[in-house]
Amino acid sequence: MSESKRLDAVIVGAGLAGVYMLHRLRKLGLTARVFEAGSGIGGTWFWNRYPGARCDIESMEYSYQFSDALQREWEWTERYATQPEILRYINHVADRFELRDDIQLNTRVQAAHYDESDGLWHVATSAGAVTARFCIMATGCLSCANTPDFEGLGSFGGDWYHTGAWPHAGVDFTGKRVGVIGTGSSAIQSIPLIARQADHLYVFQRTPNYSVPAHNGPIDPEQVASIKANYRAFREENWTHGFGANFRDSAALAAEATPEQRQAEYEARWAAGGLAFLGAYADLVFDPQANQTAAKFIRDKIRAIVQDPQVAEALCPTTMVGCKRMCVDTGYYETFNRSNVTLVDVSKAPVERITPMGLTVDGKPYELDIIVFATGFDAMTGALMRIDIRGRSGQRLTDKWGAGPRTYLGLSVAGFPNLFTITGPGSPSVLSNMLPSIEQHVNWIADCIEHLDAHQISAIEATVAAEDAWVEHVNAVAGASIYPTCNSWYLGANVPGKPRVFMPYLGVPTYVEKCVQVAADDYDGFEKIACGGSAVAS
Ligand code: N01
Repeated sequence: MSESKRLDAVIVGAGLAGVYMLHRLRKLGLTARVFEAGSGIGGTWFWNRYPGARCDIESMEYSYQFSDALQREWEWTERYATQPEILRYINHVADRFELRDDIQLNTRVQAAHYDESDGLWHVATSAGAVTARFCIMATGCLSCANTPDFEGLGSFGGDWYHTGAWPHAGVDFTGKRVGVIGTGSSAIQSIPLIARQADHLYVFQRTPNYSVPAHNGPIDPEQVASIKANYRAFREENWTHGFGANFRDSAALAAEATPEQRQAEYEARWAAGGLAFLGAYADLVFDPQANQTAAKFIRDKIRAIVQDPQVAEALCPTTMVGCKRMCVDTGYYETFNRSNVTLVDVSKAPVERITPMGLTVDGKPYELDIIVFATGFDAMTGALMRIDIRGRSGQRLTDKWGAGPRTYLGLSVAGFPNLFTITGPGSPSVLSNMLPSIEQHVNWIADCIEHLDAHQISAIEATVAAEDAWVEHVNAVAGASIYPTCNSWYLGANVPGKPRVFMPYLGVPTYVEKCVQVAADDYDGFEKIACGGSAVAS
C-alpha cells in the first residue's frame, strides 16, 4: 500500500465488530478498510479453535440482528453454537454483504498517530501506511493471549499451545500425557474432550471456578420457529435485561426467599442449564449473602458429582458466584471421576518452572508431552495497548492508561479525536451478550459519523470532564456489586503488573439509555471541531 493511500476510516480487526462496522460505513458512502492480523476473518472465533470451543450465549441470541433476512434465513444447529459454526456464519455474512474486498488479511496494525496539522490518523501496518479521518478499534476484548512468563518454557521438549491461538490443523492428544494450566471457560470447555483422548491429563488449578451445565443439544425447531416469527420483539425483550441476554431475570430477591424456594429455583435453573442461572434472583450480583446461597448450591452439586471428596473440595470455589466469569460446561466436573485425570492444586505452590520433561510444582515433577495454556487474555486493554496509539500532542495511549483505562462510554478517549473503541473498557461489553453490544456500538459510531458530516464537523472527542465523570460512575456501579471481590480478569488481576481497575460497565439498559441521551443532546460530553478548525459551541 502506498504512503498516500487515504481513507475515510481505518477499522482494526475483522471479527464480528469490524465486519459489521465496515458494512455500516459502506452504507454511509465512506471509504473504509479493515486490517486484520489473522489469515481469515472471525476474530475470537478465528483464533479460539481449542476442543469444545463454543459460545455460551444461546445461538438464537448470539447473532447479528441488523438484517432481518439474515436472521430469518440463517439456521443454527445447536442450542449453543460451536466455534466452526460461528466461523462459518461470519464468513457467510462477509460474503452475503460483499465485504471481503475491503478486508485486508495478514496485516497487523502497528501504530496509529493522530496528526493535528492535517486532522488525520496516520496508521502504520505490517503492509504499509495509510491515513484516515477516523480510526475505529474493533480489536476485541479477549484477543490478546496471556501466556505467563514461566521459567524454562523454551526448554520444554514437548509441544505447547495456548487455547486462544490454537493450531488450525487441531491437536491429537491420543496416547499423550497432557497438562492443562488454568480452569477458566476455555479450560472447562476443553478438559472433558482432552481427557477422552489423552493417556493422562493433569489439570493445574490455581482458582476453582463456578460452572453450570450447558445441557447443549440440537436446537429445538419449534422454539426457532416461534422466535423467528417475532425476532425483533425477542431481541428487544432481551435487551431490557441487565446483561442484555435472556437470562430469564427474576425480580425476586434471594434474601427474601425461603431456603426451600431458593433450592427449587436453583434446581430448576440447573436443570435448564446455562448462564440464566444468574438470573434466578435480582440480588445475586449485589448482595454477598444472597450470592452465597447460589454459591452453596453449586458447591453441593460439585460434591454430589465428584466422587473423591478431596478432589471435590478442591474444585469448590470460595469466591462469589459470577465475580469471575461464570462457566458453562458439558461434563466438566464428571471428568474428574476418570482414572486418567488428576487435579493438581497450584494455589499455594505455583507452577515453579517448565522443564524439558514437563513442569514442576512444589518440587514435584510432572512428565508431559503436551502443555495447554488455558491462561486467558490480557483482557479489554491488551489488544489496544500493544498498538502504538498516539493522540493530540503525541500523547501515548499506554501513558494515558498507565493507571488503568479511561474512556467516555467505552467509545471515546479524551485527547484522541475521531478514535472510537468498539466495546471498549467502560462499556458493558464482556458483562453483556457481546453481539448486540457490538451492534449497539457500531450503530452509535456510524450515526455519530453521519451526524458530524451533516453538521460540517470534522472531529469529535470526549471531554476530560465527561471522561472523568464516566470513569467514576463505572467504578461506583461496580463497587456496589460483588464484582470487585475476587481476582478476575475484569479487574486485570490475571496479568502481573496490570493496574487493578474494574473495566466493564455493569448494566446494559442504563448504559444504552445514556448513549441514546448523549447523542440526542447533541453529543453531550464531546468536543466538536468544525471543518476549518474552530470549536463548535455545544
Ligand atoms: O481465561 P480465564 P479463559 N498459573 O482468564 C489460570 C471468554 N470465553 O480463556 O483464576 C496457574 O478465564 C487462571 O487462574 P486464576 C469468557 O468471557 C468465553 O478461560 O487467575 N494458573 C484461570 O484459571 C472467559 O471468561 C467462552 O487464579 C494460571 C485461567 O488460567 C474469557 O473468555 C469460552 C496462571 C485463565 O482463565 C477468558 O476465558 C472461552 C498461572 N501463572 C472463553 N495464569 C464461551 O463463550 C493464569 N492462570 C464459552
